Amino acid sequence: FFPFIPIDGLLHTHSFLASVPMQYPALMDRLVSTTAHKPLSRTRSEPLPPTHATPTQLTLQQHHTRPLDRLTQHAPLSQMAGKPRLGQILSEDMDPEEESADSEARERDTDREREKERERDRERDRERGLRRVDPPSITMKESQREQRQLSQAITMPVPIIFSSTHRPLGRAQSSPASTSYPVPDTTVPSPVTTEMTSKLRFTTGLVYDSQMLKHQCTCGDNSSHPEHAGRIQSIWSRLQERGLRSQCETIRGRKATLEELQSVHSEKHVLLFGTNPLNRLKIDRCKITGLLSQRMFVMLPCGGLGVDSDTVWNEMHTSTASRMAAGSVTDLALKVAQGELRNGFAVVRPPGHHATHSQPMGFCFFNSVAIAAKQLQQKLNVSKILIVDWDVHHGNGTQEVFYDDPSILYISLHRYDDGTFFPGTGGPEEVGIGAGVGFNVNMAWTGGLNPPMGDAEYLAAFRTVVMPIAHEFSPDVVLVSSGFDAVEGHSEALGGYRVSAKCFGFLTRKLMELAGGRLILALEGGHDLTAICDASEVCVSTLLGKELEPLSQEVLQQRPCANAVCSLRRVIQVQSQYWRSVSVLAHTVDQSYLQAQRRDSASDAVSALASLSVAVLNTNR
Ligand code: X5A
Ligand code: ZN
Repeated sequence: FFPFIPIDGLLHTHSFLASVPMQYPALMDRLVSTTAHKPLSRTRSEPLPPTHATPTQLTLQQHHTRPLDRLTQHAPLSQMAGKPRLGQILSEDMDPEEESADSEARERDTDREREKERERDRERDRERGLRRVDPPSITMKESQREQRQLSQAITMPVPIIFSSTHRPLGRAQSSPASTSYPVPDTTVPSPVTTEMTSKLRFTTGLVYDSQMLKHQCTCGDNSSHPEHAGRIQSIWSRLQERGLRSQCETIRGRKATLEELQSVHSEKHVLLFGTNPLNRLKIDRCKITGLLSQRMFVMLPCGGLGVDSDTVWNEMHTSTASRMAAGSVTDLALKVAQGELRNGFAVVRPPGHHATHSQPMGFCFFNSVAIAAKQLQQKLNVSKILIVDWDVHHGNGTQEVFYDDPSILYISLHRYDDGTFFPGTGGPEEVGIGAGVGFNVNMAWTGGLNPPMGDAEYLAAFRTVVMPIAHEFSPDVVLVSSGFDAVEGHSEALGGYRVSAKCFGFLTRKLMELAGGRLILALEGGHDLTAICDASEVCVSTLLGKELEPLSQEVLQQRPCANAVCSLRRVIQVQSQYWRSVSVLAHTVDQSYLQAQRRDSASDAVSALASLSVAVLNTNR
């Protein structure tokens, strides 16, 4: 069951330190040894990932190893010597590397253009009666910010209505009344929306940028790094091949600003992992030098560098790629929430859901989905956001960020195995804290691979836990941490489950019932290229509203396995304290999808009554 591969006897600390390339001696005293990666076999049917090694000039300062001191991580950086502050860096934050990048239309990336665009945005918002909430000041002490966030969280359940008053609020047919968020009315074009969407068709939005390909281990060999550039390259090609890209609206990716990153991460984390040697020149020497000395890297068996054995670090390109991932998810989500796009799919890497407030891990540096959620709240006053995480791993970072926050409901389905599966968190008893109690739902699978979880189990979880709670919460926007490592084709160590790609289309279809269809999927994990391409294709097709190839009769008639039923019962037992709808279906967990459907239609009156009491419950809240 264990995700960790035992240390290969050949890779004793001294043996691979001895193989450190000559240009790295300055780093030697700051490197820590780590275990070997298991080389992964690649699928042949998909394009080869690029393996061009990027010879990188490492310019890290030489300092003694100082592990990050957890206790000081919350210390406000503003206390450290040095100006300019982050807020000032933003406007100077232009990467020379961007200009050489192959992405077209870089001309609008000049500072002046950006400022003009921001001003246009503000103007647009004023016209539409939107209040643009300024991001938390960088100079604000973190304790102050934390306090502000806490008071925000406490007042959050009160719906904030920000809609323009000149047209009536529409209601999506299939979603329950979403009290606090306007549904875009596409039949009545207002002058403002016409101007705003003149370039965008109201369809599924896609985002991708080749700068995310450059985050590669300096060893140049992808065989020991499953989270490689070929993942998103393959998906992007697949969407093109199947004619899906032309039916979608592709939006430009962009780097998250340092301020945006700080809506989730500490200033220190943002400076350490969100800057590279080039844009760092714009940051005050005193400030950055002190910080950089605290970075700790591991020397990987492959010869490259990482923050841990999974999470490789490329001094030139990792910060740009991970900021591009976070910014792209954020922009896509903002456009969906504003009604410029129907829904969206973000083809991004590196993933984000393991990244915590102040720690990168599990391939992740910045928590893109968490940042997008914060930005929806701060820039658009979106009140209630549902984050569904169907990556096979628990999104420990996302859980941590929103643990005390009742405005963001986090529901994760993951392999747990009583805490023995990576990252080890995500037990069913972890329900949130303070005002956030009940707003963290861990559909934690336990029981190993006897048998591996598959379609029947995921359907049962959606039917009895995810969808009932989601409807009861009634979100304004739904974000999905859409890892595809639960899809069949993944080795036991990196998942071992057997959910079909088709099933993820079905789950996507279910989520489209919520929030007036405002649904954004962002790629997280998954490394089997066939599996992640198939699943991405099915999900994008579904988002486009295409008819799904139905799930097989066999799957629909299959009861969830015994281990799944145990896991479901545990989650239901815990969550029924907070969600009425969960208790209603508790007795049906061991049923097949068809079985439950028959009972369901037979008891329409009962369910009508149940949803009525749910509505009453919501009102009372
Ligand atoms: C995003 C993701 C997995 C980390 C596995 C660590 N991370 N062994 O899927
Ligand atoms: Zn994963």
